[in-house]
Amino acid sequence: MLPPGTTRHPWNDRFTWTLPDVEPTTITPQQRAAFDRDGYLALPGLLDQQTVDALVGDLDRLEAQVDAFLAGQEDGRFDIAESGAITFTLHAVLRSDAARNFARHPALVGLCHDLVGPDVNLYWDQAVYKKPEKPRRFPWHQDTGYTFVEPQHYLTCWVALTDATVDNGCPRVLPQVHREGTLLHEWIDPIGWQCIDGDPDGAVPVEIPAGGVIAFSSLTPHSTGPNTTDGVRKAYIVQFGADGMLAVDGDWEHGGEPTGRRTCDDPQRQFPVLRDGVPV
Ligand SMILES: O=C(O)CCC(=O)C(=O)O
Repeated sequence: MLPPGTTRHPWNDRFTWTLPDVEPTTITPQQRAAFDRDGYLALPGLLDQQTVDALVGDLDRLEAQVDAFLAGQEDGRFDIAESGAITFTLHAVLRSDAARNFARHPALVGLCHDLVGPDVNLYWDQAVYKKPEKPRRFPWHQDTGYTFVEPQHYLTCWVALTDATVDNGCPRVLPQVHREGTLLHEWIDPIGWQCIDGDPDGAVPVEIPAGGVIAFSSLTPHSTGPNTTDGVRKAYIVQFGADGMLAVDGDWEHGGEPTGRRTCDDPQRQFPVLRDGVPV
């Protein structure tokens, strides 16, 4: 059911939610059924400390460069990022061995098999650090709301690098809405695309300790609250799409039809992780 006050994205017609027809290898049938129903799964303790430490080491270094860049911008801001509030360190796989190895971590590739299918590419990766100096919410959105893709579902793995709590801005998800496909989003300057205004009934905060992963569909509405603690909340977001997924271009905001479609297979940062069900 559509949440009150929302409508579908104009290119979201004839959508049917489906998961791949595979026997799960990494999650249980019950967990897969929960993902199918709710659009998300919390997986505490999925990663060992060594994996987390390697990622944090590299991502901290890359994030410091991003933060220094932001600090040199007018108002410390660039697009939706702001020094002291929230930083986005894009495509760490291009500059970090730990990130590149992580994209092929057996646990993640197993999730890809169970929740995307037998042929999967890395689609996007970014570290998101929420800083305590300027507490700020991240609005309710679907990841497919940022770039419309076909098929509309891909998998987002929100990896907790520090404990994520309500107080420091853990994700909140809205279950079951993924089944409607992509919703219409509105640009909220300067914080990002938004599909739901205010806090919807049924929203679930998902606290997760460092080393845990929240796996959700790119169609699952989610938001994060302000970080009101003294520490930085660190997450690494890794997204995986079915091989052949296309990014759709066009001015949907003004009633336009799709004008073009782009493949999502840049060999440097959108590489294969699974082919015919076998890790690459
Ligand atoms: O980690 C966060 O605070 C929000 C990030 C997010 O939802 C996203 O990048 O899509």
